[in-house]
Amino acid sequence: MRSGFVAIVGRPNVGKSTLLNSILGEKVAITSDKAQTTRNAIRGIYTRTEDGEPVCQLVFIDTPGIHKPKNALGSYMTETALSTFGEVDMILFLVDSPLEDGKSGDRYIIDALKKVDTPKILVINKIDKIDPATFEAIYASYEAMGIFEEIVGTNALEGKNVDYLLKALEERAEEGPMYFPPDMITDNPERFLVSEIIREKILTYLNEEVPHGVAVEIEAFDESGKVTKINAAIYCEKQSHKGIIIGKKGHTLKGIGMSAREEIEALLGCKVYLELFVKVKERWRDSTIAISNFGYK
Ligand SMILES: Nc1nc2c(ncn2[C@@H]2O[C@H](COP(=O)(O)OP(=O)(O)OP(=O)(O)O)[C@@H](O)[C@H]2O)c(=O)[nH]1
Ligand SMILES: [Mg+2]
Repeated sequence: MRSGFVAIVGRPNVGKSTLLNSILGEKVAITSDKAQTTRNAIRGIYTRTEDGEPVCQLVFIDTPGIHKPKNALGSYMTETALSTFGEVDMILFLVDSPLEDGKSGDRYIIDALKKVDTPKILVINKIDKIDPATFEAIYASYEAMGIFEEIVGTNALEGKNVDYLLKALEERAEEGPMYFPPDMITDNPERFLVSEIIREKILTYLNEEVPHGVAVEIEAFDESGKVTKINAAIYCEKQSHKGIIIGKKGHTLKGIGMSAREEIEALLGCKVYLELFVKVKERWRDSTIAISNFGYK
């Protein structure tokens, strides 16, 4: 039996959570086209079996995108990601563009990676959006650094080359125990997944500052009846944001609620009655107490 912990790290929006979902073949982490979607370290467990017997277990840790923090939440997110570097057996560093594209974020992460001796694999993601010459250039510039054991190109959205990446990781994994039961894919509670699905819909429906200032809190989760009743509070930072989230005649909130409910029903495998409330908590992202109350601790 081989096993190990693998951190998935990189700048915001490079496709870390998409890659995790693709590896598992199930959605355990929300994704969006907006930067800073993931806020917590999210574990996803991949167990490969042969003739029904587990032979390899890789515990992936999807992390928030590393960025220059502007508030307490941002600091929490970046620290969460950086703190995995020394705690795992392998690091997958995801990039989606050349280093010299003015994305100093990658250089900052590389400096941090150099400080730990954890084995590193570079994943050039979104190969579907990169022309071959650019891919070669990215490849060459990272290879020259000499800190990556392997460089793999992927299209996480379509699962391209993900098998190859898994093979490379498995080859490097050492003999070790099973950390989780073989049929477990995440250790996150359903409540967390439900709140994340709601936040994902908010990220989908809304733009700019509004979704970034949103936290979702599950206030009631009643599974006693045929229909599961869930009450969730959507916290935003300003009264004006509250108006945007609710929308004209409540249309936006209704849309968020309907698409979230559909996905929650699929997750829980039962009918769901979802009630959403929008509340204002001014500048909560600046307060270490408020962020910790929302579970960012
Ligand atoms: N074309 C293309 N899009 C991708 C690929 N991988 C991810 N995406 C898209 O890139 C966007 C960001 O993906 P995420 O998985 O949320 O990125 P992330 O790195 O987890 O982002 P943060 O959580 O904000 O740090 C989403 O719109 C994805 O659909 C890919 O290989 N090709
Ligand atoms: Mg993410």
